[in-house]
Amino acid sequence: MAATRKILTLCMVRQGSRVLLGMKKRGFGAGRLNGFGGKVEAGETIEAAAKRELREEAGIEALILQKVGLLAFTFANNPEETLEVHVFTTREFSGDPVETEEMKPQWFDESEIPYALMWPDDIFWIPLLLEGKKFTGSFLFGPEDTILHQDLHEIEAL
Ligand code: 6OG
Repeated sequence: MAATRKILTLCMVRQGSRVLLGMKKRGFGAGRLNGFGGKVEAGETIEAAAKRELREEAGIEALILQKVGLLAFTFANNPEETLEVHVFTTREFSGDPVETEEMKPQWFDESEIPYALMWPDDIFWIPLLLEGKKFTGSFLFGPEDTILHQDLHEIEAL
């Protein structure tokens, strides 16, 4: 089978010392807290997709997005497929977060990020993001989403 690469976005919204996370209500990652994002559609730029997903999932409009990370996820039970996740942050947005069909948004203080309720990779790269660093990484997941291998680097620019 040929290798496939899915391009996805993930946006972490920040305000003061708080970060907005959403409880994913359906689909991939349901039951976990995460930033907001999803698949890039045909003919759409990655940044446009990040803004659209944030609007659709949390009801807020990002005015400026910063590109901060690039993460590659593979799963041992499906090694041919890589999820390429483009990570953004914003502090400039309009609107108040609203619950949508897909996500229930909630603010958390940076010192109280509930990593146990999130994807297991988050505890490694979110601290870099919160420090304003840029990063690339890859994670291989095994049974029950345990991390079998990881490789995370801080970088100067993306
Ligand atoms: P939809 O399939 O609902 O978008 N995503 C991940 N986020 C983290 N933190 N860790 C992972 O480890 C992830 N895999 C995918 C990308 C899925 C959303 O979930 C993110 C998208 O924002 C495996 O369209």
